[in-house]
Amino acid sequence: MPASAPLRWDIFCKVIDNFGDAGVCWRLARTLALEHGLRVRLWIDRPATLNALRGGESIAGVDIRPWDANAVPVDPAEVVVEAFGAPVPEPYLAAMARSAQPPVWINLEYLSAENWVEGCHGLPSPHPRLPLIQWFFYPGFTERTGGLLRESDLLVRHRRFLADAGAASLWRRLAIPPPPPGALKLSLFAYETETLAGLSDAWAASTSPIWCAVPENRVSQQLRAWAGAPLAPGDAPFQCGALTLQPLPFVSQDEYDALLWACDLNFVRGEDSFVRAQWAARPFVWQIYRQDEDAHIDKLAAFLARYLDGLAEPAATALRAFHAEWNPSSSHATAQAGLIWPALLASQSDLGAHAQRWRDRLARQADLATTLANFVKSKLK
Ligand code: TRH
Repeated sequence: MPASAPLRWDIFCKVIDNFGDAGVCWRLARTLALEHGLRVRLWIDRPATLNALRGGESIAGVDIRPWDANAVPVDPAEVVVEAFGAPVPEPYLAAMARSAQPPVWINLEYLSAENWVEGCHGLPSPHPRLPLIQWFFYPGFTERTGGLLRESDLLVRHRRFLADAGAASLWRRLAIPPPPPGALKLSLFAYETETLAGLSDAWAASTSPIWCAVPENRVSQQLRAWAGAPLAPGDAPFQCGALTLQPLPFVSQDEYDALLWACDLNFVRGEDSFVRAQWAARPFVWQIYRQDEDAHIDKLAAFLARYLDGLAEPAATALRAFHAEWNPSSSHATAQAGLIWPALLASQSDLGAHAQRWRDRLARQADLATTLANFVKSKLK
C-alpha cells in the first residue's frame, strides 16, 4: 500500500435497540472520514435505523454495508472497531489473525462517567486463541479517557445558529408554527416513564406558557394517551392549559442538534442525545438506559457527581432530585416529577450558566474521533 493511501477502517455495529448504537457509529464514521481522511466501511445489521438518523446524507469516504449472514466480510481493514462489543464475524476474525500485519482491533465501549473508566481505557486484551490483541477504548469526561464525539466545527455552527436566529429557520424547515412568544421551550426524548403524566399536568397548570417539541419517540404514545389526541407527526400543535405540545417526525441528527440548540431545556436519554445536549450548553434532564440490577443508577450518580460540581444551591438539589424522579430504579417508583418541576424551573437561570461552563470545560478536551485516530496510529508499527 502506498504510504499516502488513507487507512481503511471497518466499524461493526449491531443495533441492540433504539438509536444510540447506530447514532454513535454514524457520527464516528462520518468524523473519521471527513476530518481524518480515513476510508470507513460501516457494517450495520439494521441499516434502516441508520437511515432514519442520516436523513439521506451520504459522506464521501463512508461506505455503509448491511451486515447479515449473507454479507460477511473476509478482507480485514487495517483498523477494526467493534462498537459496544458487537463481535466481528468468525471468518473475519480468522482472516484478521492470518494477516501479515494484524489490524489494530478496538473495542469501543459505552460512555460512563464512573472513575474506573480511566483505569481501563487503552488496556490490551489478548485473544485467548489467536495472535490478536484487542484494545479497550472508553469515551469519557476526562483527559484520561477517549473523550466525547464532537465535530471540529460544532461549536462554530452552534454560535452561528444563535447569532443568525437559526431557530426561526428551523421552525420553517420543520414546517411548524414558531413557539408562542415568551414560552419556555422544551424538547422531549425519553423512554416510557410513569411520571410523565404528572409532569404533563404540571406543565399544563403552569402560570407561564410552556412549549414542548416531541420528535416521534417512545413517549409519544404515552403523551397521546395523556392528551387524548392523535399527536401525529405533522399535526397542528395540541393545546392544554399553558402547555403546547408540538409533535414532530423523527428528524435527522443534524436537525435534532438544531432542536436542542433552539430549546431552553432538553429531555434526552441513552448516550448520543445525552452528549449532544451537553454540547448545546443548555440545561438538560438525562434519562439513562435502564440496566439489570440497577447498574444504571450508579452510572447516573457518577455523572451527576461530576456535573453538579460547582453548581450552587438550590439548583444542584433541584437537578439531582429531578433526575432521581426521571430515572426509576427497582426500589424507587417515580410519579413525583410534576411536584418537583417548579423547583427545577426556578433554577433555570443558574442551570443555564452552569451548562455553558460545563460545555466550555468539555470543549477543552480532545474529541473522541481524534483520540481514537491517534491511539490507532500509536499502535501501528
Ligand atoms: O436511542 P437511545 O435510547 O439509544 C440507546 C443508548 O445508546 C444506550 O446507551 C444503548 O444501550 C441503547 O441505545 C441500545 O438514545 P441515544 O443514545 O440518545 O440515541 C438517539 C439517537 O437518535 C441520537 O443519535 C440522536 C438521534 N435522534 C435523531 O437523529 N432524531 C430525533 O428526532 C431524535 C429524537 C433523536
